[in-house]
Amino acid sequence: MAYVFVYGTLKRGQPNHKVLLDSAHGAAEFRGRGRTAEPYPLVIAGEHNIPRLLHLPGRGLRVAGEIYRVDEQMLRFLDDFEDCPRMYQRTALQVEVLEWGDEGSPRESMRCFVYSTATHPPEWVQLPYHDTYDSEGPHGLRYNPRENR
Ligand code: PCA
Repeated sequence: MAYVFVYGTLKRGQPNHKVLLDSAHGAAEFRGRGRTAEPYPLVIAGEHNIPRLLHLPGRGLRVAGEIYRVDEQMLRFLDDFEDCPRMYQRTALQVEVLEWGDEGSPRESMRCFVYSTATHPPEWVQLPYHDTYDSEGPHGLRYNPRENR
């Protein structure tokens, strides 16, 4: 089992959330909501308007997202789905827990895997920073799903 923090299209209500719900990919259980303990630049980049957490801790904003407990099969699926390690890299970072599901006392913060972007064109750092991603947000940069590319 592993914890994954999702901040982009994998969140509830976002265009790729369905892949987390498909048991053919393994198991993913929603555990709660959180935000990155450190700020990061979350930008919407490229011709397909893909959300990217740039691996530049200390710049940008603390980013909100959802925490899932996933099994090994789902983790492998997500690596493949996110084209990791080519397009995204999966790294562990500290997430402050804002809301926790059912049993157990909430921990204040925990380490989770996150799909972030380590190498990027320098101009991406100049893009507007978001603290919460919504594909249909007022930025107008609607995500272009893979099936349309
Ligand atoms: N999917 C992953 C990384 C960015 C994206 O769109 C996520 O939601 O966390």
